[in-house]
Amino acid sequence: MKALLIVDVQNDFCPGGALEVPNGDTIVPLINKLSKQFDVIIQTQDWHPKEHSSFASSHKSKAPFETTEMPYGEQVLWPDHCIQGSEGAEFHPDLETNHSQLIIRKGFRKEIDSYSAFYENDDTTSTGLSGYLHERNIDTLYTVGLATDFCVKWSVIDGLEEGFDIFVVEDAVKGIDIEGSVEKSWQEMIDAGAQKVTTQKLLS
Ligand code: VGL
Ligand code: ZN
Repeated sequence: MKALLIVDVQNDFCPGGALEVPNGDTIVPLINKLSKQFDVIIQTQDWHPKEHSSFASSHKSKAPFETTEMPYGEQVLWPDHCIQGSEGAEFHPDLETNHSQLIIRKGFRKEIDSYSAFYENDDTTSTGLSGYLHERNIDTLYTVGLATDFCVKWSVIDGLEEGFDIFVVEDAVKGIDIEGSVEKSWQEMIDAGAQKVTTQKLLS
């Protein structure tokens, strides 16, 4: 059984948002078309409390996109984004969400960031998604959304490690791209066992 996993298609990751992904909104019509082909649709929602530890503003003399050392390892620092209850944390207004059956919120613990739909950035704290998928006999995920080089990549790599078959819809993901990170992420996903597919292929 397969499911569509829609990662973080939220206002703050779209043009005009706090952590905008270039052309992030252009994938929305593609995702809406793809959604019609799936019986199970799962979304993730980046969902941070104010003063989250991943925000540069929470650290003295740090600017967005610099890194810091967290107890769990190196962490990129971000502009404040996807604050719980804010408009920036809402899904893009054109994204069809009525048929989503599960919304996984992540990054809600102040001390740990969470890119992946499966595990927080400490690589230990589970979101519960694996268990949900197993209970519903879902073994294959088609992944779309934002951002290719962070939340999509880590969701894909963790999902593969958890034993799921993972396809990444290459025209329905967009990245932030810090110093070539999108290209590097594709390599990492492919090396981990992800398969690339296009919207057109899935619709035909
Ligand atoms: C994301 C950075 C910080 C993402 C979320 O959705 O890729 N990136 N929070
Ligand atoms: Zn975030």
